[in-house]
Amino acid sequence: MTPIEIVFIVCAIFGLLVAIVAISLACRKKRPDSLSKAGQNHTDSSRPSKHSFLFKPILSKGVDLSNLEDELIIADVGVEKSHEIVEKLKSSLPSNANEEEIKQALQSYLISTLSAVDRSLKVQPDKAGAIIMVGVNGSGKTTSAGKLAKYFKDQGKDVVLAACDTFRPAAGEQLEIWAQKEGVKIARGKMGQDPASIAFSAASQLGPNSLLIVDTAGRLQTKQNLLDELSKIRRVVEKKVQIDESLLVLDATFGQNALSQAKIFSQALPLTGIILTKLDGSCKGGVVLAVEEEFGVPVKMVGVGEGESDLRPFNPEAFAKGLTQ
Ligand SMILES: Nc1nc2c(ncn2[C@@H]2O[C@H](COP(=O)(O)OP(=O)(O)OP(=O)(O)O)[C@@H](O)[C@H]2O)c(=O)[nH]1
Ligand SMILES: [Mg+2]
Repeated sequence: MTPIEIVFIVCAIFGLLVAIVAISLACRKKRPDSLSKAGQNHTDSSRPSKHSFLFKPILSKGVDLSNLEDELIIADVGVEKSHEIVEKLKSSLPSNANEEEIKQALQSYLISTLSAVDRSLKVQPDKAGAIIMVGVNGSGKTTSAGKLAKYFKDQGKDVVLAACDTFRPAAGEQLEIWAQKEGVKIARGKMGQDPASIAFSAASQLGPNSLLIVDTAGRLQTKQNLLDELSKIRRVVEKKVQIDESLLVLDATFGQNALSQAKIFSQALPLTGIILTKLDGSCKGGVVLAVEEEFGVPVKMVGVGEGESDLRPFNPEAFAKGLTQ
């Protein structure tokens, strides 16, 4: 072999090695990127999100029993609930408990208290029923109604959506798009029409396995108008079919102030559960605890994105672990 041939072979081997290293580096970089996008792109409705909870853990480094209450309040847990939790933990932990012990104790406490509550949606499998969605404007009522349509259609229910927000232009179209997408029926009226008449007519035509999901307005001219309208919808639907659930839809990113605004809805109808939306957003997860404390009804479902599959039954264990990891 001539020296030129040897140099040529060495260069070729070196080039090959550089190419292999470059390709493997590129692959390594690409994998985590594409995974995290799949988990976070909740606007792609065809692809269910991978992560249920994207909020930050509530405890920062260096937490101890003396600053735990402040940490919980900052994490949107609410003043009373934070105090209650700290008192509970203090009774079971040594006063010099370290960060890890506090995290573990908090996690166990959350799992045991949150799991003790019945969070199932009380929809009867072989009987007609109705779900009424209420909540302030923009909280996610229409989107959640669409997601619930898929959820219950997949369980074999004959779902009918009722477009009872006749106040906001385009509200009916928004629900119509969901109805088409999920292949379910929709009852619609005209802009400004009495929403109770739409709900009543839809409730009158249900089959034995039907589930009527009533989307309502989040805002009217006055709060009293809103209360009267929602009460009337409830009364007329009840004449025809059992109301299985009256769900308050709350935006988890709103924070504590929004909770008092939403209180009005419990005056219009007896709430049976909460759908907490936008838990994929920039909320602090502690709001789940504050919301349950404030309304006295359980969080039954959580919204973790805008897609049709981004509505999940609330899982206390996953939540507690996400919050305290
Ligand atoms: N990221 C995220 N966005 C959501 C979620 N739920 C709803 N949204 C978005 O929030 C916005 C408002 O949702 P809507 O369903 O229109 O809210 P609404 O309560 O019906 O509002 P009004 O009809 O004005 O009372 C929309 O852009 C939805 O796509 C969720 O769980 N996560
Ligand atoms: Mg709406």
